[in-house]
Amino acid sequence: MPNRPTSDLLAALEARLGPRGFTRDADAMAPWLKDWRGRVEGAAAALLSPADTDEVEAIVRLAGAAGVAIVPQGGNTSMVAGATPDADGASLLLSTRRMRTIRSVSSQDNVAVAEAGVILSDLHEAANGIGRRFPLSLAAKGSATIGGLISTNAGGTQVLRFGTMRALVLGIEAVLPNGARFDGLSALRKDNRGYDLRQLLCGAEGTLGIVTAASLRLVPAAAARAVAWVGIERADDALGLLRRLEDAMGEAIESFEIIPAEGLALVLRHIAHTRAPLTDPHRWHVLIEATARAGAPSPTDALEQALARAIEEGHAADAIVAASESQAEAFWRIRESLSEAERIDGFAAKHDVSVSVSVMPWLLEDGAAEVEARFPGVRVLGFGHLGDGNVHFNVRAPIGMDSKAWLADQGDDISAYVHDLVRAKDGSISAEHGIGQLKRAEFARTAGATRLHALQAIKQALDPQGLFNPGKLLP
Ligand code: FAD
Ligand code: 2HG
Ligand code: ZN
Repeated sequence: MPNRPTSDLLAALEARLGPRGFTRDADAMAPWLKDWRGRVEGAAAALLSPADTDEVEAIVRLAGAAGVAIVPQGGNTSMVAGATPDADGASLLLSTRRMRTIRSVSSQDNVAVAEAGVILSDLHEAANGIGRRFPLSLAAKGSATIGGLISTNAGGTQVLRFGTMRALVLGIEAVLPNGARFDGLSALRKDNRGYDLRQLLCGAEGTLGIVTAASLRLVPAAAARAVAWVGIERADDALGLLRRLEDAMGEAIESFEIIPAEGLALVLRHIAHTRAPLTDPHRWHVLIEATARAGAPSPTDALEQALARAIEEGHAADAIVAASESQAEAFWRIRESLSEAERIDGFAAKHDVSVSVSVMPWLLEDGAAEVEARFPGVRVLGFGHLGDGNVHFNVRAPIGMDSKAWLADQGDDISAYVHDLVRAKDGSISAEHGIGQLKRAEFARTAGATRLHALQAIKQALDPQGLFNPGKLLP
């Protein structure tokens, strides 16, 4: 068990970090002690905001010597309450908010070196500024940080083409639980010096090290993009459509996101200035983005032709390709507002699951029907990254019920049922959001002895006192 910080430790931290880097003020700490979905509220002995890696090292050394726990936090957009400390208030909350320097961007190497607290949209802008782009995006891009994205191995809407964060991290600088700095920033394409610590830290959820900076892969900027909104009647058609489009356009297809009619309705109901892209109602909608490099043929023509063929062949009912950048943005705004609209609507039992892409239609239609039959009245909202086999299979409360009380009462049973459905298809109970604290019990139940033993052995070797993000990920 970690210790509570003594007044001596707090005084030493305050002296080292100064007033900008240390606070115990309840109002200043409050927004960072609750998770984004509002499900968990924690407490902390102090909020530490180091300015640089030296200060992170100093914090880890002082806390380590005192046996006090540290919870790393970036943008606090975790979907699994991964950055929310326990309610006992014994931990130090370490925010990377002041570590926002982009140390370099190179069009020669196609690499950006960014500190952990750099916000994703700031990195996008910096890459664009040199004619490159960082090809990972998600709705929380205005808050999520590089350190958080690495530590959750985030996915998002371009995984189909560019992979998850793991595929984009070329090097890492981190402070390990013993207070030592791991200086692995050099962005070597080849490096076989044994176990890959960089990859170990990707998806470690702050339990093995505090990421302080990373070297990140950039790709050439897209010269043009085409964004389409497609109406379909069966989830199966979406898979047929994806494969048709890939046959026709190959890697130009970057995003392929599925949205059910109820998801669109939720956004239109709760998010201002949104309207349905197509006139007729459809059971499912797909948002597609295709891009082209400079000198390549227009992705708009290719996408329009491919969609026209898909409609002829019966894989789609209707489609519209955005006629302007602002229309493309409006389509994306609908997709990116789904979580917010769902949050406004009430609590849901959220599941971020993955199965083989070919199993997705089954999960979205038959799997959802099974859950709705087993728990009468509930409403499954399945949306997300169809091309990656990753669906956000969120189960909403029966109409008219207090969703918070319903979730407290039924949430665990529903989650176990959903996860077992997915496991029966060899799927995963966490595709891109991680385990955090909300999925810890389900992870312990389903992970299997071999996986758990290996993870616990790694944790024990690097963090024998259990001081880095206790209460998350591991049982
Ligand atoms: P936090 O929430 O602050 O922390 C997340 C985890 O990382 C915690 O365990 C924390 O302890 C750890 N951590 C943070 N910084 C560090 C560090 N420097 N060193 C070590 N550990 C650290 N996720 C997806 O994958 N795909 C999506 O499409 C997606 N869409 C989202 C949409 C919305 C509206 C929201 C609110 C969230 C979405 N997420 C998505 C989830 C979330 O944005 C990601 O998990 C993101 O990576 C979290 O980044 P963050 O900076 O907010 O991290
Ligand atoms: C997305 O794809 C995010 O929009 C959030 O991963 C999913 O809110 C969710 O369940
Ligand atoms: Zn997602």
